[in-house]
Amino acid sequence: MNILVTGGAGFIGSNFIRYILQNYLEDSVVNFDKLTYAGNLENLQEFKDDKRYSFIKGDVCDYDAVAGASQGVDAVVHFAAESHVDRSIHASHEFIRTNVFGTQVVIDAVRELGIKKMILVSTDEVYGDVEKPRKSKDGDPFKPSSPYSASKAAAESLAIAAIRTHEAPIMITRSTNNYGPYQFPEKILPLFITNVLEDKKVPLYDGGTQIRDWLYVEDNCSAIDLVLRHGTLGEAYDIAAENDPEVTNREVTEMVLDILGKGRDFIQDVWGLRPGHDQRYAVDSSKIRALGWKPSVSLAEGLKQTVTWYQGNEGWWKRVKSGEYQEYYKKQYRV
Ligand code: NAD
Ligand code: TDX
Repeated sequence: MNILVTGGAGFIGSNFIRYILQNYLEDSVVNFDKLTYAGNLENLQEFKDDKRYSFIKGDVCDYDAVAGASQGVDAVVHFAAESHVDRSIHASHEFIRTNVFGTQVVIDAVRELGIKKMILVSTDEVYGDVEKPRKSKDGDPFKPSSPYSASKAAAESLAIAAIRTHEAPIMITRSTNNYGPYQFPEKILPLFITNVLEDKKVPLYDGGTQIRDWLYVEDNCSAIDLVLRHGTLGEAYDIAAENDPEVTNREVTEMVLDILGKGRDFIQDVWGLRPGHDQRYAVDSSKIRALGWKPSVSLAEGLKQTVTWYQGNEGWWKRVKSGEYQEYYKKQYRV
């Protein structure tokens, strides 16, 4: 299969490309990415001379560029997005441009070029938070809380409209929070791991009682790949580790501190930095499990592997944490 991956220089996209190139020797991948602050070609350096891999710098809002990159592909996996909730609270318009308009452009290219399959990579955040013990599931109404999740819900609406109106060959995946190698250190786990490695405190928001269902990135990649090859066109699949027991942000922070051999004094409680903060996400993943998927890595094991990766790749995250990142950090954390 020849696959166009949008946003392949980001966290999940680069892990997905690695997953495909390592597991399917006959497949090839075109990585189409604008290289925003979150895109980093270093993430895929080991494939730069691989004939099965090519990179095109471009914006998903540019129809001609997307259509040009899509020539001859069998499928499009659309990851490209502005992905950080905190940034969406401070500056929303780029989220609407890329996540909403950009998704329509990709859908239009898929339809007009007659590409056989497209996956829209969405998020469990479209459901909004959900009270214990309920889990959100496919078919539930969307109740997004942030400009980010609202833009992803809008993108899904456009996909659903294209499926109904044009029988567009689209499938949707909605995963819970991913973690693992190459995650940009603005998201909680890489931020906290790298802060501790720099001997800095970790800013835990709003008491740390919030619940996220942590999914190791490679397990999300295997799920997206399964949907790509065996999913039903027009369907949406919720992807979740369904960690049991559920883990609060404070608990996952303590797990990281324990792995790094550091005390609770590294935690700095901060309040009010995420207005509209969702309390709990939980989704029912039985539909993707019925296709034969299950996560392969436990949270304890995945966190150990992730900490080891950041310890072994100091050059990567130190480069990422320089420049614009410093400005972002000062503004977000008011330091
Ligand atoms: P990321 O921010 O690490 O990467 C996003 C990539 O998209 C970057 O390489 C960036 O350069 C590229 N990009 C941004 N705007 C673009 C544009 N206009 N044109 C082309 N490329 C552009 O994000 P991520 O965490 O890897 O998330 C990937 C996808 O998965 C997103 O759609 C996100 O909504 C979804 N998702 C993420 C998570 C998570 O936990 N990270 C969970 C569920 C869903
Ligand atoms: O410094 C922090 N301190 C903190 O306590 C940060 C950055 C976050 N948090 C909390 C807020 C959330 O409750 O940690 C939790 C996770 O926050 P993020 O890592 O920013 O992720 P989240 O907002 O849950 O969204 C992520 O998962 C779903 C991705 O950014 C989205 O792209 C994805 O859709």
